[in-house]
Amino acid sequence: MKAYYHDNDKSLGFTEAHDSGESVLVADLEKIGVFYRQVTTPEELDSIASKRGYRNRDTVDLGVAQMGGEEAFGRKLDMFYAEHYHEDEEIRYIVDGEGYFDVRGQDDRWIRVVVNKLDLLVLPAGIYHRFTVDSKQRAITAIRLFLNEPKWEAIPRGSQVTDARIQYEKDLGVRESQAV
Ligand code: KMT
Ligand code: NI
Repeated sequence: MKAYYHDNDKSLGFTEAHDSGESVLVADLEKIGVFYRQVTTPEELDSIASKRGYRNRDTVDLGVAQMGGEEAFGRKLDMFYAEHYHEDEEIRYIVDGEGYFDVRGQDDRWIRVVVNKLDLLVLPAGIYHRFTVDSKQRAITAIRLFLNEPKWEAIPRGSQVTDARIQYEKDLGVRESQAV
């Protein structure tokens, strides 16, 4: 895992690295409610899942071949890259490949979290985010963990503000005041 501010360079495709050179620490991710851990064994993953109450899981395998061609893959990538939030945590354990999770920092700047094999990343409910693969591997396999049944709804930014978002903003305020 590596995290940095996104360079917001519109002249490059969104699957490029977009590394501004300004790095972001795990402690900074914690301040916005993002949990990161390198998890090296299935037992450790089970233990974290049990502690955090993740009762269900499945595997997602994303790539050109799996999607049935470039066109369908491109549509899927566009969907993942549209800024949104969820009512529940988004929990991903990377099994193979590489991906970029972009999350909004306190100042609303994009922070890019580069994830690889053995990375466990948990985005809190209500955080604005987006996802894409990297331009070289263009594929990722991840275990998706869920508290209960998967809630797939992605709430696009600017569409509606539900309880999860209101709660997230409140939690963020609490964390910010603790940090001072
Ligand atoms: C998501 O919800 O953004 C995904 O599942 C992307 C693939 S998992 C790394
Ligand atoms: Ni999402």
